[in-house]
Amino acid sequence: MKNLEVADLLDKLGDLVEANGEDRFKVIAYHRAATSIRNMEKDIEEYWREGRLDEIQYVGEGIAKKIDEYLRTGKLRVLSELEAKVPAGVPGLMKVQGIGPRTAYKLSHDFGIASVEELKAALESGKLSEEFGPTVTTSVLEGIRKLQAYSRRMLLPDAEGLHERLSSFFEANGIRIAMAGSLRRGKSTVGDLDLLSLDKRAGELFRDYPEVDRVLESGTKRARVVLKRGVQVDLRVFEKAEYGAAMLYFTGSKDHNVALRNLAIDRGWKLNEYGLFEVKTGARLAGGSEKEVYKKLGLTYIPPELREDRGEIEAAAKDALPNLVKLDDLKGDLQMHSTWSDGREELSGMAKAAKERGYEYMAITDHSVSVRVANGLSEERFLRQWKDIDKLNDKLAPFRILKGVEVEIKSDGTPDFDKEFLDEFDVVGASLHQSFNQSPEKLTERVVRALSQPSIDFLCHPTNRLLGRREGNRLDLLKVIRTAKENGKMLEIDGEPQRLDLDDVWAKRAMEEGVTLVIDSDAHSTGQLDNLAYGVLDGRRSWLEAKNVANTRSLKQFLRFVS
Ligand code: DGT
Ligand code: CA
Ligand code: CA
Ligand code: ZN
Repeated sequence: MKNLEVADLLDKLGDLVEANGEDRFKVIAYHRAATSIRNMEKDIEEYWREGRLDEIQYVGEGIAKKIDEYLRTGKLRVLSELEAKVPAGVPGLMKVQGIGPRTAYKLSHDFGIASVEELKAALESGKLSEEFGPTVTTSVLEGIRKLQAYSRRMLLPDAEGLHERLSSFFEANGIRIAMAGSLRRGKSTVGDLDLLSLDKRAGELFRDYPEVDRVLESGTKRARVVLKRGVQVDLRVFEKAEYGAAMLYFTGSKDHNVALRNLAIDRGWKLNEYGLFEVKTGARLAGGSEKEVYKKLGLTYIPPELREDRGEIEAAAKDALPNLVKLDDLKGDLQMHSTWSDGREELSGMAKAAKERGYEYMAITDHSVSVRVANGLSEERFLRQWKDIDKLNDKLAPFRILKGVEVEIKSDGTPDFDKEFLDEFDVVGASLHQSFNQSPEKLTERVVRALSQPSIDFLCHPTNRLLGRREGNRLDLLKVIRTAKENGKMLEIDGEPQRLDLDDVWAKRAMEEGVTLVIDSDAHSTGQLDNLAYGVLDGRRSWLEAKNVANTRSLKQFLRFVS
C-alpha cells in the first residue's frame, strides 16, 4: 500500500513548488490532496488500477496524472527538476511565518542557513541584524516559536494535566470553564487548548494564573495566553443561548464543522459559533445546547470522539451511530510488564493493583528472550515465573493472572519460542522491537508470517510508532489486517500515550474488516495501568463497540475465545 508514500511525495512537491515561488493555489492543492490521501482508508493503488484516481477527494486531473506517473515509473519528473533548482534548506525555512520564498532563498544562498535551528541561532546572535530590523527579527522569532510548538504537539496526558490545573484554578476563583478542541475529541496529540466559559470575568483571571508566560489578549469576550511550557490557550466567552453552538464550533473538528455547516446551508440556514439561524429572517433556530443543534439538523447527538467527518454525520442522520465502548466495559487488561522483564513493579504488585481496579483478570506479558535490552525471559525463567503466578492466583482468586508473553518476532518472522512452548501460555501477544530498518515489504512479510503462527493470539502495537519521536513502520496495514482476519488473530490498541497503536484510522478499518481488537495498558508500573483509558479513547475514536474488543469478555468467555 503506497498511500503514505504518495502523500509524502505530494507534500514535498507542494513545498518545492512554493519555494520556487509558484502559484499559492497550486501549493494548497498539493497539500490538500496529500492530507486526503494520507487519511483515506482505501488503497490508492486500487483506485489507480481502476483508473479512478480523480475520484479521490481533492485529487484533480493534474494531480491524478502525477500520481499515475509516480506509480507507473517510481519517479516524478517535475519533482526532480524542482529539487535541482531549489536549494536544500529553503522549503524548511519557508515554514516559518514571515519567511517567503525570496527571503528563504537569500538566507540559504547568502548566509548558508539551511535549517530553522540555524536561523534561530543567527537571529539571536545578531548575525542577521543588517538584513532584518528589530521588529522583523522579533516577529520571525515568534514565528519560529510557533512552528516549533506546533511540531511539538502535546501528548494526551500532558494536555489533560494542563487542563485540569487550569480548571481547578478557575474553579477556585468561582469561574467555570469547559474544554473544547482536540482535547475534548480525545485526539492522541493536542496542539493548543481551547476553552469556553459563560463568565465575562474569565479572560481577566488569566493574568493571575501562575503558569502564564505571556498574555497575548485578554478581554470580556476572549483571551489568548501562552503558558510557560510554550502551549497556547484560547478562551472564548459566550452567552447562554449561544453556548451549545459555540461548544460545537470550538470542539471541531474543522472538517466536522464544515460538513454541519453545509447541512445547514442546504436547508437555507446558517450555522456558526453563535447559533443556528434562518438566513431570510435571521431568526435563531437553535444554539443553547449541542444536542439541540444536532436535532434541528436531523441528527442524533454525535459524541466528540467521532467528530472527524469520517462517516459520523451520515450515520447520525440514520440514527445508526455505534454504541461506543466504555472503560467500564473492559473486564481485564491484556498487556503489562513486571520486574521479571523491564517493568518497575513486581508481579505481585501489578496483580494487586489490577485486582483493586476491579478487573476480573490480567495478562502478564513480559518480554521474551531475544529482547535483551528489556531483560527478556528465557523458557527456564518463564517456568519459574509461572510458579509465582500459580501461587498468586491461589491467593487472589477469583481474580486471575493469565500467563502471557509479548513474544518477539525475529527478523525472519519466526517467534522466539517454538509452538510447543508457546502453547503453554494462556495468551500470546507478538511484537517487533528490532530490525526496523527492513524495507516495508520485508516488515510486512515478517508480520504476516507471525500472524500465521497458530500459537499467537494478537499483534502488539502493530506499527511501533512513538508519537513525537518516531513515525511508525510503514507496513502494508491493509494486508496485515486482512491476514489477521483470515487467521482469526486480534490486533492491539496499545494504550501507552506515546503509542496509541493502532491509531484511530486503522483500528476503525480493522473493525470494519471484521478483526477483533485488544485494548490494553502496556503498563510498566502500577500507575501506568491508567493507560487503559487512553486506549479506550483511541478505540472510541475508532468507532469500536464493546463487542469489537476482546477483553470486554468475562474471563470464561475470553479463555474460550483465545483457546
Ligand atoms: P489542535 O489544537 O491542533 O490539536 O486541533 P483543534 O481541533 O483543537 O484545532 P484548533 O485549536 O485550531 O481549533 C479549535 C476548533 O475550532 C477546531 O477543532 C474547529 C474550530 N475551528 C478552528 N478554525 C476553524 C475554521 O477555520 N473553520 C471552522 N469551521 N472551524 C474552525
Ligand atoms: Ca486546539
Ligand atoms: Ca485553538
Ligand atoms: Zn512492547
